[in-house]
Amino acid sequence: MHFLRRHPVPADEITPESVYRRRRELLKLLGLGAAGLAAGCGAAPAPETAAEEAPAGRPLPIARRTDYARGEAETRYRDASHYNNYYEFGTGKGDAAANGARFRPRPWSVDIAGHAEITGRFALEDLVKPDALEERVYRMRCVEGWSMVIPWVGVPLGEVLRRFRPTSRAKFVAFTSVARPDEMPGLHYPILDWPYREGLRIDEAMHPLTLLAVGMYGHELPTQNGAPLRLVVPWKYGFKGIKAIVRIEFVETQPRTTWNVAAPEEYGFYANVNPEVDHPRWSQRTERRIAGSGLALFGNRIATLPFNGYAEQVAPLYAGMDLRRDF
Ligand SMILES: Nc1nc2c(c(=O)[nH]1)N[C@H]1C(S)=C(S)[C@@H](COP(=O)(O)O)O[C@H]1N2
Ligand SMILES: [Mo]
Repeated sequence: MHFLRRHPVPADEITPESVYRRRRELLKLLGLGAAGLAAGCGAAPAPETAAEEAPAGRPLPIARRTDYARGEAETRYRDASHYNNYYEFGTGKGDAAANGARFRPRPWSVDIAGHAEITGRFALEDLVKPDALEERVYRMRCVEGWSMVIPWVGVPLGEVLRRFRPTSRAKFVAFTSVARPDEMPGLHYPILDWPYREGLRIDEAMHPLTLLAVGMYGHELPTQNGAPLRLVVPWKYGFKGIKAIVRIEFVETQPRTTWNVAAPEEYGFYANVNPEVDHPRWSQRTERRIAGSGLALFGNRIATLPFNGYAEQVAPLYAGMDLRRDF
């Protein structure tokens, strides 16, 4: 069973090195260098609008917009909403989009528990006020080696958490996804130890880049992207971005998290994007950027950046830590 618990990697992700090398040979023949390669030469994105296919959810009011991805081309809505990881609906990239129709994201409430002065069950509308919503364009890097650029809509998680007045014993924050077997067919398979769980150190949770998202592309989240409430931690691998959150608990010790429990040698608790620390089965030096209309065969392979390009903002959180050991 152990192989089932591993992050399945599609064939085109397992062999990027050979494809990459073949492509390098090709570029050499054409007289193009590594610069062209890094820029995704041969797969120049066509001018595009982010919303090729209109998002189905209601449009959201947005107080301000900030691009945290240096103007990099956004992933098309169609790709961001059809190339997903959401094992509660199946392990295939299209399963969540195909199998989500039964899922009811409303009404929704979240249990706030643990070391805080205020705890209890809160309706989504009281947790995330619509007048505070902002749009943030972030890069998203999956541990499997692909990446996107997505305009999320949400509020900084820290601003939400502070309202519950966590005590000094709150050293970590533990998150739990909903598990409804009648609405989520993947739950019938013991692929992971359900419900899906994630966690952050309290300073990571309070960092201004950490977003509690309720939308993307200006609209409510579709089911496959984690409706109605998911986490977005742009400097960490995508699996930290837990979907359909129903419980947030302030805890004293490092919580058990789903992928870390499934394969601790492959998926660390911290999961900071780090090109220097390879996954045991593949390199993390480069990523396939799913954005624009690149050649599907190659994607746009680009260099992976430390902390996914957010080092300036978040590297100080890890001062003095050995990020090879605490990966
Ligand atoms: N509950 C839950 N959350 C999850 C997952 C999951 O399977 N279940 N997959 C994670 C992984 S591996 C990634 S890469 C991102 C994908 O988010 P996206 O589909 O919105 O791009 O969601 C993360 N959150
Ligand atoms: Mo992922």
